Amino acid sequence: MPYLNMSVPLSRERLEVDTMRIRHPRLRTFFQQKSFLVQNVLTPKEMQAANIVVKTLTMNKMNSKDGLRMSFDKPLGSTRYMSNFERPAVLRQYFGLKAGPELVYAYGSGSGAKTVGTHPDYDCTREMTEEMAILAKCIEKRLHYLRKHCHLMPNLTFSLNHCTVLFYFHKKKGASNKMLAFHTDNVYSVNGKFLHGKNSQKENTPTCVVTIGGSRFLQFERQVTSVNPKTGRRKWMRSFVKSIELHDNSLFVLDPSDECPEKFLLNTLFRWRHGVPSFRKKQRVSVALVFRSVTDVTLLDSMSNRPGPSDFQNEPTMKSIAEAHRTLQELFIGWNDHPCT
Ligand SMILES: O=C(O)CCC(=O)C(=O)O
Repeated sequence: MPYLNMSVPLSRERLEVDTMRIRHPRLRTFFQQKSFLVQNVLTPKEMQAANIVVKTLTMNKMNSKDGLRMSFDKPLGSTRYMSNFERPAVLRQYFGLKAGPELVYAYGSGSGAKTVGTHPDYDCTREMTEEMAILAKCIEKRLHYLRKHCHLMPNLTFSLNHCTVLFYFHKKKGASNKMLAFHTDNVYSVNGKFLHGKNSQKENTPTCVVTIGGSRFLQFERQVTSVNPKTGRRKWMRSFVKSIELHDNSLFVLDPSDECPEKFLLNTLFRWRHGVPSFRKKQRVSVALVFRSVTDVTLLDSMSNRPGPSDFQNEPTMKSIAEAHRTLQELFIGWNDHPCT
């Protein structure tokens, strides 16, 4: 598949000027949660930047400098490594701002790459592209606006230095709908203490998700826990689940305080988890650009470790990886032909 050239060159100055014209946001808040959703959040120029991020990754050759990177993951509970282009799970790519000559900011020591179980030879964080860095600044400006005018997000003393790009799509016919299990982005003790050793996201900072392309349902699970009087142990249990639809050009802001255990009744705590446990649209790709503020750093990916363990890369594996990539490219080309639904 040839790489498509960008039709309109981006100008950083034009984008920044555009960002200053913040329109009145279409804001949606949720009962009992501090997280919120803003529809139609990006200006046309910013949408163009977001589309360039997706197009560049999707349409370039796989494992090239700008294209999608293959990895092999062994998620929790699994016994063997499987390619990220073969697993039904959402496909992820990691990008961080530069943190030093050879270093980039990284997400993964708490709830990112380690729980995904990525093989160390393939654990790859690249430097954020210019478009990602511009979008991160745009979101920060939106958050300041929302704080001033809507009294959301009390803490804004951080910068968004990491971007995970998530591709939700069916990699082959008959693939499972399972994509992203319920989880919390931040790890707290039951007393509500932020556990620094288990988090790479900065304390008290949000997860900011821009959706591009087809919509998907983000689900929230409210969990409750109480102490078992006999054993003295706590167990989290589902109380209920609700979902919201994330449309093209929306910004979902996950307030970390929703994930922090909070007293509900005597001896009872509750918290929210989130996930995209199911993605049913076989003819669509939904992309999440997930911006965070992180404290971890890692060596800038040099690809020098590749191709890595040869037993992963047999003939049938390489064939199905190439087919999944082609499927994604076709879905991406198709999304301009029909409305983003
Ligand atoms: O796709 C989404 O909107 C959710 C992403 C997410 O939960 C995560 O990156 O932790």
